[in-house]
Amino acid sequence: MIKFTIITLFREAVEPYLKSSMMWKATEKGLAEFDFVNLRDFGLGPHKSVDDTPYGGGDGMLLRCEPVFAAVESIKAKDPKAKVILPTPVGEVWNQEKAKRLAEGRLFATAEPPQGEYPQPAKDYHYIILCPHYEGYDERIISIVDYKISLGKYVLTGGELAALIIIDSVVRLIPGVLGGEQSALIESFSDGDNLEYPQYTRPENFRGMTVPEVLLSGNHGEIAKWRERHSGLAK
Ligand code: 6GU
Repeated sequence: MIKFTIITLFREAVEPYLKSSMMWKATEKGLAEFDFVNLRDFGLGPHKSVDDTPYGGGDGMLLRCEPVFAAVESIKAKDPKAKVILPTPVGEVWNQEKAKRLAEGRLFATAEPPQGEYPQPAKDYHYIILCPHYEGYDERIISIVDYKISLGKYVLTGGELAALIIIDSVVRLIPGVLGGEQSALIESFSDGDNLEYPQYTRPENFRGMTVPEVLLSGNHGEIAKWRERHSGLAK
């Protein structure tokens, strides 16, 4: 079971996606669990404030430390092993290899696992995704973050979309989520991924655009070679 607890002010922006399609099926099959913590619940004063202006001046508001620390501590009180992920444009850029490592619970491990001891996809992993909003966050928040993740060189208004992308890319790698055999070895499941080469379905000829001959040949050896030649995620 992989669990994500999402700390956000905008649960309504995140939850519908996790209640749809493959993410929902993953929860129905007991392979993933999604939980929400409302940062507002830990806000300060009568207005439950969670942000303030930056020292030194400048535009906008920053998430302040107290509500964020309290929210994370409330989760860690129940599960001290949970790891904290912060989506931020200054994080390490996310990629398929990192998604795989997170799915295997070893994004945070320094050493490679000994040969033969992995996969252990059934193990329990709990990730807390702390979604910043507003112009940014107080830098001291970094002290409770295990991993900063960026989606690329552009800026989003908050961490919610990033959280969904991180979750989606990880959960689809959990054996059983995409409908493959439960027993799929974790190291090989992305090799079995059939999304990395061009694919076609009926009709054979659509407005003059035809399906490559080899795919109609029934020659599985040639088909495998063709797919190999045409495969690869965009670099
Ligand atoms: Cl993870 N967050 C925000 N706010 N902007 C981003 C990003 C993350 N990755 C790229 N741009």
